[in-house]
Amino acid sequence: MKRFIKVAFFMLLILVPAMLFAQAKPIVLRLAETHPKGYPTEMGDEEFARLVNVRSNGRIIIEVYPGSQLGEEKAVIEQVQFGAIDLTRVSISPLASFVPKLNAFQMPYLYRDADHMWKVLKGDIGKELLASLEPFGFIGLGWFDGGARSFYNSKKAVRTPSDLKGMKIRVQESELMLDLVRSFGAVPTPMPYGEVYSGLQTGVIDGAENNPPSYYSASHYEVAKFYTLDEHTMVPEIIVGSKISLGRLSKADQDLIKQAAFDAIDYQRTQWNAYVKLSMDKVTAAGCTIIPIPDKTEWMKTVEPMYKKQPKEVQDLVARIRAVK
Ligand code: GTR
Repeated sequence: MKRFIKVAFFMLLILVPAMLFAQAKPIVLRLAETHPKGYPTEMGDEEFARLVNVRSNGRIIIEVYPGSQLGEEKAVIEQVQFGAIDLTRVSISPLASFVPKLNAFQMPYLYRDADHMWKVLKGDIGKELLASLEPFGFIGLGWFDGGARSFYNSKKAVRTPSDLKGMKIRVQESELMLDLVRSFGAVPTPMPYGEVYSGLQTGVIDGAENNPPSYYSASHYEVAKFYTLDEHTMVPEIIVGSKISLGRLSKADQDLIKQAAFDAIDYQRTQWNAYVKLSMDKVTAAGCTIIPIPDKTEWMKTVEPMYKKQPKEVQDLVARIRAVK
């Protein structure tokens, strides 16, 4: 009898912790991020991961992989689609090649200002769009700020749209962006973000276009000193999950993840605004020529025909976005 009690006691000693451990094994999800640590979208990802961790009592861990460690955006999006990467934060530009109606959100000179854009993204239209990504293999989780994109180049001070004529301008892997650059009479060159610096340095391209945080953080300002603040697009950043991998989680866990992504927005926006200021200060101090464009009428007119070329679903969304007051 004594021996039996001893054996049972030993079994308990081994089995109970093993069972507890098995139960406590966390769900680990990988999130791909283009930008390096400390960039405002990366900080937003970290906040999102923190909220998920706290709210799930450590059951769900999101590991953020910054600096394109898991690949450039287009390749990452493909991997998310077939479940090899669980989550990513990307610009909607390359994602729109997979989900064409997203183009409505990156039309040139669409939003009156950042407040208008955020009313749209956080309101019914934004929520509807996030929910509509599932048939394409993605679960839309939340939006981050990507500010306004403007042209920069290594050759000359661009002050009017016609100054861009004939210039080779790098664009994201996005049909709409190719069309936008063509509208200005420039030659669009699609290229992954990670290759832009050397493209500018070696003269493969004359210029590119991006928001101040990217212009500064990726050091493009070192090799393209002329920055024209034409602010042609405001392109939201998006966090999406893989329908395959998040689809394996319970509905409650999926909802927890969705809510956390949405709740990380305000934190990311605060970081964003601070980083825009820091970037402008740094590039100005580095001697870049910053060209403000207070009157953008001519720029707007040049890209206006793009609106008529869009498919009906994009035109309808554009009309709804414009009607948001
Ligand atoms: C940045 C954006 C990145 C990437 C990059 C690019 O503004 O945050 O996700 O899309 O632009 O131009 O490739």
